[in-house]
Amino acid sequence: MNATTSTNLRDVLSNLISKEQSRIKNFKTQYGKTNIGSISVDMIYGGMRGMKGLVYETSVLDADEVRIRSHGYSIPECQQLLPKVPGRAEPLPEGLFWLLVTGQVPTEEQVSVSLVMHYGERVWHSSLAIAFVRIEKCFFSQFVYEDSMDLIAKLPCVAAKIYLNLYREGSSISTIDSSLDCDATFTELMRLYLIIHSDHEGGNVSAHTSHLVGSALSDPYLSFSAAMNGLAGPLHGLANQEVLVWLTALHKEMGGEVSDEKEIQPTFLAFCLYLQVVPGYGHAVLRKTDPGYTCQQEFAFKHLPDDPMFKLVHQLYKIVPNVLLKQGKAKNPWPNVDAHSGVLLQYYGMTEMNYYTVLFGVSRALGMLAQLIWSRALGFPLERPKSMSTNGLMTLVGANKSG
Ligand code: CMX
Repeated sequence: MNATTSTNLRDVLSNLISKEQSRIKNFKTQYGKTNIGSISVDMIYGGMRGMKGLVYETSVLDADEVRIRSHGYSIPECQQLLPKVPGRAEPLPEGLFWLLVTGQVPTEEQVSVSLVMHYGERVWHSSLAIAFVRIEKCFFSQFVYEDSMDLIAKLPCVAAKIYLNLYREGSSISTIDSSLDCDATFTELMRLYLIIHSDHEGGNVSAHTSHLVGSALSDPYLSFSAAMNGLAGPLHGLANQEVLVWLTALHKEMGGEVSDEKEIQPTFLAFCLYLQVVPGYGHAVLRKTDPGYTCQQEFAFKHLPDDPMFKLVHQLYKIVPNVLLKQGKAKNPWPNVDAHSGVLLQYYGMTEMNYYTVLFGVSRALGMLAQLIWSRALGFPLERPKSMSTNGLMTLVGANKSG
């Protein structure tokens, strides 16, 4: 996609959308009947792993190259290229959203003029939850754009209200006191956090849910709410909370001491008997350490190298993969993004673990809504895969039904 200097995201998008519509039309005309790969019975029973069945433009995971690429840019490249607050290291999440939705690295002006103005107009100091924020105008792509921008702008307030309801007895903030702002390094962490959790291609539970629900022409508020229910599962977003629970228990079990890996190993192995899965390890697509883990590790080395919980996370990185490899079940024994985030949040005082999935959701909105804008703009159809019964499958492959 060609870069443009306009700072109006809506104009940039309208231009891109019409070009992309005709590019895809030509592609379908030429290659519409071309077969791609094959599907096995194991893939059908195995949660559709590896089946290519979705078009999702915002990012792609490369399992072997260990890259999450947002329109071709890896996390380190995004950290380097996207606009930043002067003097700060981590890029602005607003810039990542521009990249996700346009495929172009924005200028500083595009981020500050277009997005900040857009959000500023829309930030809404209200306590209504996401599902109530929706309005009845779901059919047209410009409304999906408007509603998505509206939702992204309001989500920080919705998330803040959830926090106040859960942990501050439902109080509200009438005046903003900037002297109570979080530590500047925590703000940096939040920028990093919002970027690395935003998008992980389309097949993961939350992204796929928003894609599926959106394909019924449900509006962005409904699609996002549905996705959040999936993100709250322990095999998905809730894993960051689960990680912290067992890390804390492990730390306690070791008498609060962080020893070297040889000393941790027996206690960890004893814990494994109780853990069905080691949270924060493994991945359905990646086959090496998640780059989202690596950049959090780099952040920790820079800002909290002596934190006992970080040391524990780091020691476990040397132990867990070998244990999982020996066990021989997990296809990927390496840590994912959730293995690290809880310890960083806790270090800066965000100890309320039940809240972590809410933060994850604020970030994931950037990727899911960027895709939803495109799915509607390109007129993607209702998602409706064909299901089969076991008997039907057996007949199809010529198996003996009596076993
Ligand atoms: N600890 C122990 N066993 C694990 C494991 C882990 N961390 N990861 C996978 N396995 C096991 C699976 O349970 C499965 O066992 P069975 O054959 O007995 O059912 C086997 O290894 C094969 O699984 P897989 O193909 O490697 O992994 P899946 O694609 O089925 O699942 C995931 C991927 C992430 C759900 C899984 O690795 C897991 O449960 N990890 C722990 C939870 C977690 O960290 N989730 C967060 C992922 C990132 C995110 O979405 O936020």
